[in-house]
Amino acid sequence: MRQDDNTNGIERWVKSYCPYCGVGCGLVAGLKNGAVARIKGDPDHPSSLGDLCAKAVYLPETLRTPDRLLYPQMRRCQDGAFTRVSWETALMAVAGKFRDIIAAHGPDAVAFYGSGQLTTEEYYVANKLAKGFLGTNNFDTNSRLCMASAVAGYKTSLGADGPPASYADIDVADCFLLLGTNTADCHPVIFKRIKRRKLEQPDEVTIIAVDPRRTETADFADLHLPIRPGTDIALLNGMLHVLAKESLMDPNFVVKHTNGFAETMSVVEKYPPHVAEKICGVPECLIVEAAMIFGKADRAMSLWSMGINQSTVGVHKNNAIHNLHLATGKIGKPGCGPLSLTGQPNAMGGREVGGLSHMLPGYREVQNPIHREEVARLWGVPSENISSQPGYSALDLFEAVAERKVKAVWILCTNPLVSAPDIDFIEKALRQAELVVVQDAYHPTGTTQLAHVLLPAAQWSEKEGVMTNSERRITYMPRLAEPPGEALPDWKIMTLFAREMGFEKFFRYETAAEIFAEFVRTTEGTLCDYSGASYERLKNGGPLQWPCPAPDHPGTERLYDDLHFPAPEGRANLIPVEHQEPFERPDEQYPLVLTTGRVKNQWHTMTRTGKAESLKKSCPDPFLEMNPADARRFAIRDADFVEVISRRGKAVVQVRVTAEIKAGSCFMPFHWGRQFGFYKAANNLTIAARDPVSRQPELKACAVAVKRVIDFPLEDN
Ligand SMILES: Nc1nc2c(c(=O)[nH]1)N[C@H]1C(S)=C(S)[C@@H](COP(=O)(O)OP(=O)(O)OC[C@H]3O[C@@H](n4cnc5c(=O)[nH]c(N)nc54)[C@H](O)[C@@H]3O)O[C@H]1N2
Ligand SMILES: Nc1nc2c(c(=O)[nH]1)N[C@H]1C(S)=C(S)[C@@H](COP(=O)(O)OP(=O)(O)OC[C@H]3O[C@@H](n4cnc5c(=O)[nH]c(N)nc54)[C@H](O)[C@@H]3O)O[C@H]1N2
Ligand code: SF4
Ligand SMILES: [Mo]
Repeated sequence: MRQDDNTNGIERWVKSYCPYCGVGCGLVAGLKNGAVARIKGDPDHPSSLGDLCAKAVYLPETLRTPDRLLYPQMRRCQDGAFTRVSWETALMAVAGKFRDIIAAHGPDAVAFYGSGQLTTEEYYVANKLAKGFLGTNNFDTNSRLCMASAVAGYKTSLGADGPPASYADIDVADCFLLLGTNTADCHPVIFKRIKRRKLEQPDEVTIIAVDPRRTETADFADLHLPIRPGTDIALLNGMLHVLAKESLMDPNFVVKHTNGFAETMSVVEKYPPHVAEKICGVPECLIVEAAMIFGKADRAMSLWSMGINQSTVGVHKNNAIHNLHLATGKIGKPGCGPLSLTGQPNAMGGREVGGLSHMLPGYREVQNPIHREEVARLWGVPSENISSQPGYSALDLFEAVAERKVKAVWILCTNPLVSAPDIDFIEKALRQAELVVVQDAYHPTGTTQLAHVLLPAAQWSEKEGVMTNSERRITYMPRLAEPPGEALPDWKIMTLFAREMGFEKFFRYETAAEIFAEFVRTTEGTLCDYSGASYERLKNGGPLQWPCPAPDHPGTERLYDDLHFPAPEGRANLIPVEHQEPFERPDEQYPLVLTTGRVKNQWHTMTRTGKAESLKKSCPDPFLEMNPADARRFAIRDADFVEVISRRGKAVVQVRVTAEIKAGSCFMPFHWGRQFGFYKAANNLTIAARDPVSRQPELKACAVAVKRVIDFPLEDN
């Protein structure tokens, strides 16, 4: 990494936090002429210990680009021209429309769609406004596409959300089970830490990677289990079957600290490794080997990400992972435990403030009358203000917009016209809305193109706030530079709007610090207790891991050290789960399974990383990975341009024929939206089928056909 000590022209170095992935690295920003000019890793940050990756290094190039959104703008219809307006005019117009819609159709006719990239304060204000004052729980976020299955998995298996393990556990674990995570590309600094651990004791430490592709992560692993997309439950049940047969479970732990063991084992009984092999395509011997390594390890961790969560059985996949840890007692001790890798820098903070449509601050739930009562008291409103009905979750929300049940939607800090499955549908839905407000740092983006009202947001480095990373660590981010034009921090915009709606008395905030202090009070006595955290402490004492219930409390490295789970009788649940095929199965017409994901040097919809030349160069265009056997079957050669066709749309990309992807599957990254070329978008193809509990979409499996664009005979060279 470009991380020399050359401080040429840098006037000041200030500690901050990375605005990209959920690893949550500490950064040191070098300031020059009032702007961020250089980025280095922060050696004092306990989560990253001075490391960082290329995306962070190139942050300065992404901040002051010609396409920054500088002023509020409005237009009457979605195809018209925007007019620059003042903040006052924009917020008055939106408030007027919100009031009219709520008066005519009730509060559930308005909705907010936010993001795991908002700061904790921003989420908190928007969520408070919607749920406590407008009277609708229609505040959901892109975390629904990302971590919703992990949230529901923790809740059902362990009794509450919240990843129990820490990165410090990585330094002492001797088995890593990596499932559906391309850690090397997507959580690079955690990957470096795992790698360090392996290289330190190569004979004692084993890494198992479960992925349909031989990614850089799988390549480094000792054991790669090339799984058929969507079949992790069969594999995990198969592994538990082996653990039972080989007496590698912990009966004492099971008896004392869990429920559901017998029911779970009666289902697992049906998944001996040879049966699991038939379903998941991983050879029986590898399933046995993986189980033996996990079972014999003193300290085993599971780390997972979207290959697990983005599935119609995403919650059950999470339960199956927890089952392994609970049956073997590998949880609540050093080097042990499940640790879901959160995608976005503050997806965790979003969960803590209750930023999903069924949640309230402090891991509370809207359906629980005691929780509604507690939160209403803190907000100073009658508890009837908070609806007991969960609001629409992300994709259900777009469906409600399409059906005109939701008439106004406010999209902040996310770009669904690129990132949501089946973007054709999303576009059609948004065209049915009476009002689309888009609050972004850039314009045009896929989504700003459908806005009636554009609100310019200050972005990272231009505002202060707090974020929580994958290991429950809260870090303070200072404001380092002036926002450009009239851009304002998201918390400020939401505060001004709340006042415009008549709730001045409850939204008096002048600083992010005041909002944080109020949020802290809502967490008192909850699992994610922040009571010991304050701006002052975070600024002076550095990052903290929750729960941190008192100012002199050091923070908590690992949850459930006492083996008491936040569930009835303190017992965790083993949950019987069955394999189920992905919603859309391959057939004659659409014979391949498309899985989608990321590349190392791009971030999501590329509004930021797409601006850094060095990042762009490494992968300038989308591509389709395809196995040689499938390539032969469909008469496709390496580097051919192909049409990828699903029941929902089409993409055109160049093929990489490679044995590194499992036959029957193909892979395409989703970063490119239609703006980059209509047919470059993977989400032209994907499906909005959802997990019935978490409502997370199956972005990792849909059926496609692949055809060469120019159909000439193979022999012609
Ligand atoms: N460079 C980069 N890093 C990022 C991001 C980014 O955009 N760019 N985004 C961040 C965010 S928000 C997130 S959520 C994370 C995502 O991080 P990851 O989940 O690691 O990334 P993906 O590429 O979406 O998917 C991971 C892997 O799942 C595999 N997979 C697909 N289907 C299955 C399956 O059924 N089972 C199993 N076991 N594996 C399967 C894919 O082949 C892929 O290699 O990355 C974060 N970090
Ligand atoms: N096919 C497929 N689709 C996927 C996935 C997949 O694996 N496959 N993964 C899904 C996952 S896990 C995720 S998390 C989503 C991510 O999808 P998105 O959230 O849509 O992606 P981003 O590009 O991060 O969008 C963030 C937006 O906020 C803007 N922005 C940046 N900073 C700020 C700020 O401070 N304030 C405001 N208001 N705006 C700001 C950016 O310019 C950008 O437009 O994609 C999902 N979509
Ligand atoms: S690993 Fe993630 S948090 Fe760390 S520097 Fe890279 S993108 Fe930022
Ligand atoms: Mo994500």
